[in-house]
Amino acid sequence: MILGGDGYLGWPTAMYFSERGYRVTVVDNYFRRNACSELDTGMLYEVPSLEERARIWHQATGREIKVVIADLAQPAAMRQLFDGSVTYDWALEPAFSGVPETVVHYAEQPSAPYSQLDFEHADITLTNNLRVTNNLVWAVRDFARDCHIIKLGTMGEYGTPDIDIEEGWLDIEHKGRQGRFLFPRQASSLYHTTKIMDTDLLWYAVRLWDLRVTDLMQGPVYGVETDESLIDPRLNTIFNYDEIFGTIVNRFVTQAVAGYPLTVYGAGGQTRGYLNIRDTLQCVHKSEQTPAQAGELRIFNQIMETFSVNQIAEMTQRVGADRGHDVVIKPLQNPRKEAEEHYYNPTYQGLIDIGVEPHYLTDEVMANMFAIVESHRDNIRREVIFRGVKW
Ligand code: USQ
Repeated sequence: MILGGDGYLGWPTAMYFSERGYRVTVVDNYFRRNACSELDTGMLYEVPSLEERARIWHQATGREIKVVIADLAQPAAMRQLFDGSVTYDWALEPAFSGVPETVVHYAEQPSAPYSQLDFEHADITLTNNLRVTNNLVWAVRDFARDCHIIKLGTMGEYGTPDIDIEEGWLDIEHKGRQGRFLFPRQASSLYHTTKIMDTDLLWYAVRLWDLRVTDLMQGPVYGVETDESLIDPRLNTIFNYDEIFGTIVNRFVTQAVAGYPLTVYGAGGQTRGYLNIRDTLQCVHKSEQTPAQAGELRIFNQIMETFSVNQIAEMTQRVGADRGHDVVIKPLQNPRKEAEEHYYNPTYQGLIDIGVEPHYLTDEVMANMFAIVESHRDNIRREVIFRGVKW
């Protein structure tokens, strides 16, 4: 069961599992689409509704992805997914398909700038993200104790400390005694802070009720294509390039195609761990295949390589130039409160150890992203690229 199945990662994940023979249900309340309309953000192309995508997927592959449209911040909406009372909004076979063996939890407000817009959006982020996670752990406790929860966290939970970042846990020696604790966390947006609080909720549920949980500390994702989206262009995932929902690589490629100077924030030394959308799917799948034990909170750092903002800008400029774009880099005063030059040395071995094979951001991979964005260049709206949401 995939919570947040309409999002940038949710829909590609649903197809990935379905294609591999899993019985998949997706749940979403169209939060992302509604927020994009409310804030008048840009999407590179229209995507069909979730019910329509499920229909297209069935026509193309013969496979079924069941759809539930529901707001999981409401306890009853979450509990119906486990107690047999759910009604599907699209399904070939409408009978309850049983309690899920695995839940992938993406059902959160995912944008740092959205969470920093003003009090109203901070409040939506906090209440939505924490309530969905709390509703989930209680539903699993009450109806499906053996269910494996795979939760999407973020590398931003750790911030940019001046020490090496471990995978979730830190062994501490203090006054001659030793203990293992969650790695210190210090986020730099309200969105990232809700992910820290989610991890605390999960850890509590694991300690009290022996739930099995994998918490994935993911970095910024880039890309569009997956093997399943290639089946039909209408199956492509949502692609945002605006300041609120677009992430940096997708934004820079779009800016280059639009002839908009690349929006490097501040000194551009901000370093993060990145991954291709294909690798998100692999990571979640491998996590499903080797589940956490009962009573285990397993944490993986879900990144494949690190780059600074300046390195991504230079790569975009180089690849863009090869394709005939005149790409200008124009540093802006940083609207965010974050370190612009810092130490960054995270560990990211756990997912490789369970079989993930990384795709790296090469010039060729970025050129492929350019080709996709170029084919939709007429849809790019320059005015949504930067509006300066301040921290
Ligand atoms: N940045 C620029 N220019 C831009 C956009 C971003 O310089 O036009 C910089 C930001 O200041 C930041 C870095 O690039 O230092 C990454 O920013 P981003 O907007 O790509 O990503 P972020 O806000 O950190 O959030 C994204 C996803 C979020 C996920 C997170 C992983 O939206 O869901 O949790 O990446 S991480 O960054 O590791 O916390």
